[in-house]
Amino acid sequence: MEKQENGSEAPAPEPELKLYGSWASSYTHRVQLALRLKGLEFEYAEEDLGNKSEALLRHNPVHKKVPVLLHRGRPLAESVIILQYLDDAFPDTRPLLPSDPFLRALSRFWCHFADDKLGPAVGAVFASTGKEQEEAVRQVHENLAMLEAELREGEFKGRRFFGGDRVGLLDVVLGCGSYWLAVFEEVTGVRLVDADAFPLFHAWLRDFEAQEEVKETIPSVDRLLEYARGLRQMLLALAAGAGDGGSTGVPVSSAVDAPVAAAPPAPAPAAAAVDI
Ligand SMILES: N[C@@H](CCC(=O)N[C@@H](CS)C(=O)NCC(=O)O)C(=O)O
Repeated sequence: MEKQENGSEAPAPEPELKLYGSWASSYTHRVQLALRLKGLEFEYAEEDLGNKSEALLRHNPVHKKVPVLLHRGRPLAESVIILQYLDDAFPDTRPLLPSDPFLRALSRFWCHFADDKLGPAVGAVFASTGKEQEEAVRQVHENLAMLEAELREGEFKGRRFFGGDRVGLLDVVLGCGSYWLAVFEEVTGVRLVDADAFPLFHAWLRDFEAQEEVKETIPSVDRLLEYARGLRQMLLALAAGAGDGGSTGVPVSSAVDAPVAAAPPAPAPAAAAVDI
């Protein structure tokens, strides 16, 4: 702390931008990546989601979730809203949304798709086994086919990224989440992104992951794998203990806020049996 003229300690100045997040949260990664792409400095506060800070609960009393971005002390929640705000509040930085109104609207449409359809389907694959998992895989493939068609013949056709030559808002939203696909494949043994079936999506994802700001943002695969393994074991053990008659199907409704694991790494119960 700095000494003031009267000898008392001055409080440290609040940073212009402060982000509350969680290391394994792809919603948090969206905001971190957007800030980096825009070249905006920010302070980061890691939240323990199993023991949320008083500050997080005060700043996001509605959802009590990360990410929360404070801009000059004013809190904003919900990742996609934060991303759009960054474009509005910092117009002189690299824009995330395209300038064309139609493509802007379409980008927002596909952001909803990522959160309402693709994400939950991926989460269901992760949190289930047996017939329920097969159905979830079918839904993931159906959703990926829609993205593939959009890249092949839709408004984004021929672009390197949805944002054009550079990563834009929809790339951030779809990309922070899609890196979980490979992690979940490894943990569940289920193939989700076949390069032959989804060549354009596959190529887009590789290109996205190769961007410097993305590499800086996404945790190492080893760390994600360890986390995902523990979480899956825990989810399957919980479902097995929920008295579902010993079936291999696990209710998928609320287990994983996918493609983001919503809880911090939990120790896997010793008795959990994962055999897929
Ligand atoms: N729709 C929100 C989702 C945020 C979210 O689900 N955050 C998770 C971490 S990935 C969380 O804070 N979970 C804590 C909880 O559910 O209690 C967004 O886009 O920001």
